[in-house]
Amino acid sequence: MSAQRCLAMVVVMSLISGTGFAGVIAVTNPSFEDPHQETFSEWSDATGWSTMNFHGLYPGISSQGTQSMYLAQGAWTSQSLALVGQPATNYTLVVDLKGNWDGDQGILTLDVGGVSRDKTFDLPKDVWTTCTLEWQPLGQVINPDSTMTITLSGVNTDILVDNVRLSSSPVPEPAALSLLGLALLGLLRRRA
Ligand SMILES: [Ca+2]
Repeated sequence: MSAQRCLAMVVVMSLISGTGFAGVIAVTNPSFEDPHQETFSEWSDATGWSTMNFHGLYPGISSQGTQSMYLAQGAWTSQSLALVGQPATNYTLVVDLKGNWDGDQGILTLDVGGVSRDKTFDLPKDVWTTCTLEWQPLGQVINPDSTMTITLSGVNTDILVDNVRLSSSPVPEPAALSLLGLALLGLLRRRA
């Protein structure tokens, strides 16, 4: 086997190993349906979520299923998950948010191994808005034994949150792409 073909194989294998997964990351109780409530119950908690300050499960108002989580001013809800994939991973967090008043804003935060990113969204009154946060913690030092944490909150306002979705997709590393280019050049030159 030529040196060029050897190099090409190594590069292709490293690309495959570095981008070995993609897809949906399971979130516990993503639609705040558990436990089921007949009426709004102050301070009621959703299975799998840790929620601080005034909140409650809200039956009858939802973007998915039959209930959502109400977060009053200063409240937030969060869930930690096992870390999935690194370092070359793009994470996408999608959540439906609804404001109760003009000027309401919601915040999505995704922490991956201690490296976090957040994004603030303007929420039109009384309609559900699908909000998306993309996060590529490339070049960051991430402890593989650590966790990912989703946090949902509002800014000086009351909001409802529902239908949390988290997914990942591989990001080819620039160095690997350069190597792949060199390897392909080598192959072409050999065949010429
Ligand atoms: Ca729901």
